[in-house]
Amino acid sequence: MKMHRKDLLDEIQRLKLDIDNVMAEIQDFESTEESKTLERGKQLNSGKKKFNMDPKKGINYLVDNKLLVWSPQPIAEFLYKEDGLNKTAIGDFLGDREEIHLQTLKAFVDLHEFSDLNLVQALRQFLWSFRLPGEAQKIDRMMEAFAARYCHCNSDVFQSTDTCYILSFAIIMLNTSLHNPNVKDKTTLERFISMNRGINNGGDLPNELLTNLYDSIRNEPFKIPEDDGNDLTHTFFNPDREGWLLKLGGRVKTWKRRWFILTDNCLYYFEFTTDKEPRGIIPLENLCVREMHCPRKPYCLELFNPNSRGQKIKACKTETDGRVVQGKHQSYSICAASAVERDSWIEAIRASITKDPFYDLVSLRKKKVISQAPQE
Ligand code: 4IP
Repeated sequence: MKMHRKDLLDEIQRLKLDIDNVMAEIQDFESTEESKTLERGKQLNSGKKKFNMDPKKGINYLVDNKLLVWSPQPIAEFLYKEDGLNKTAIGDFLGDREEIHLQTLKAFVDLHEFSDLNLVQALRQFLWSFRLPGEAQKIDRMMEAFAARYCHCNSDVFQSTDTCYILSFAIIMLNTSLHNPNVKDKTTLERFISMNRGINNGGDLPNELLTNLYDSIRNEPFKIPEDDGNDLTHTFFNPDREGWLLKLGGRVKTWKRRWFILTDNCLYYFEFTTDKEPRGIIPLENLCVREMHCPRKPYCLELFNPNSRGQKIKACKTETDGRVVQGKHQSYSICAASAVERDSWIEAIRASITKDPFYDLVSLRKKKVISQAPQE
């Protein structure tokens, strides 16, 4: 009996030791896990910060640190669900033309649930999930993906995704017209309805649907994330850009460095950024802008009047003696510091001239769907 008891006590002692060892191991394990989780949390945060500054670098960092898989679905989910991401950066990432970005855009849009929402409600949700970039081609791809998703979720509303695409733009334009104080001529319900005639594959959309959409926008404008006054609703009608450019003289062909401001459909140029009075004002109405090849200067653009070649462009300038006279240019040659700058000036000027940089994108589709009217 005594022997047995001693054996039992020894056994208990051994078990105690074993338990202590296991506990120590568990503690070790827990503290490594804890520090691993802490470390991953830190890496995730710095990945997000990097993403907000440079989306591609941020994603690469997260992938390199095994916090994200380099594939469209997980990236899309990350962009859709993760807190603390800058919505302009999300828009930048989704707008890129490379294949992985295109697929991520599709996966991202597919994460939205639009079933039983009207088009304005769906647009509100969509336009709040990231900040639409300024470039027309990017917006085109995004709105195309949106229209496809909306029609997938609501198969009985429109006859084609083109109809949905066109109407989405009409709604965004309507939002600008009704809520941008710079737009004096506010679109009425009647005009909105008549603008959208024939867009349902040649047929008309129900008046009731258009009226509901109109009322919804009139009662509440779109909320734009990170609105710094430079979003699509503003740029539609009031693109603003300023910067140094070189301008070639009209008669005497000298290049002058001038500070240009683009606003209210006019280009103003100044000698110094702080000048109150511009040296020249070029109203952009009736003008066109295009890239131009100058033998001596790279990155040039040209402003010209396509309807009256050989005649002077309507503009005014200040002579050195202070007199304001009519401009003497048949076209303006302007040179930027880089190809990127030149292109963004061209884009901004074009947006200002046409007021609607998406006119071409939308009008092609309109022609297509209207021509699909059933032959009588
Ligand atoms: C001047 O050359 C400047 O380039 C002017 O630019 C230009 O006026 C003149 O064109 C050109 O003759 P010089 O200074 O070498 O004489 P800015 O007014 O910016 O100084 P524009 O019309 O381009 O403003 P003409 O067309 O006025 O001769």
